[in-house]
Amino acid sequence: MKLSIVLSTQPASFSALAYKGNIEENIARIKELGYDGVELAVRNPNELDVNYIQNLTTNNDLPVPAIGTGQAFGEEGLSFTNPNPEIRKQAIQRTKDQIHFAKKFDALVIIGLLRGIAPKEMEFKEAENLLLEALKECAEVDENVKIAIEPINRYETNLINTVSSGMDFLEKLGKENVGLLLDTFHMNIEEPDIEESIVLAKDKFFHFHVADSNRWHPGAGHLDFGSILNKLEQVNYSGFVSAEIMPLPNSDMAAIGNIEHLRSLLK
Ligand code: LER
Ligand code: MN
Repeated sequence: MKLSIVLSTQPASFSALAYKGNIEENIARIKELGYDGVELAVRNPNELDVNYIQNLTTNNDLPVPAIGTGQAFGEEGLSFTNPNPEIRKQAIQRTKDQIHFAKKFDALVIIGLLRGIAPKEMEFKEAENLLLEALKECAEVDENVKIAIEPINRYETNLINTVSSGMDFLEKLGKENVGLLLDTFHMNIEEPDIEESIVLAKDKFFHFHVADSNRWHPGAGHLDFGSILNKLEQVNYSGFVSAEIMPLPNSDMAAIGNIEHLRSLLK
């Protein structure tokens, strides 16, 4: 099973990012620790030197499975469901920029909090329609670039909290290049049974985030990663298992704790 870890390419307040800061040093470190890939968290790709980052990932022989986009919400408040149409337009444009950026790495684009939080005055149906329209437009930019919607726990958003609501949404959207991203941190809060939800989504998830119950590295909380990895193998998941974890007690110890725990279970 291929293991990756999330690295932030730009300053971010989001805490579950093991590596922030110097990209060159962090990419070299991730390679040195034995990872097979690196997931990039990007606020705005137009502010990055793509060739520079591409050289770093290629020279370190680290494929990029996915581009995280949530910082555009976290830092700038962009979202597909903001009541202000101008902000919604900017969120769609940002996603299109992320799609062009992701294509250069053959990576998928994650839609986490960029979907937004439906405001109290907005009916669920109205928010869902905004989301459907936005994602349809983004999915049509390039059918060869995959988009993965992440069910996120209720404390962060009120839109698509569970795997089954994610599956219903995909059904309504009807776009082959749009699937799900499953994240064990959110699943631990929302799913009745993590392994059963992996089976439910087996033909529809493109990417997989791991963090333990406390969002520390796997092995530092109470989730059963032996059983989770076993289920991923059973459903023939061939993508990356990507650590979206807090840099605790520090970045390297988190990254080492993750890889050691998961590799010991894969033997
Ligand atoms: C992003 O992948 C994620 O899991 C969310 O918690 C972001 O807020
Ligand atoms: Mn996640």
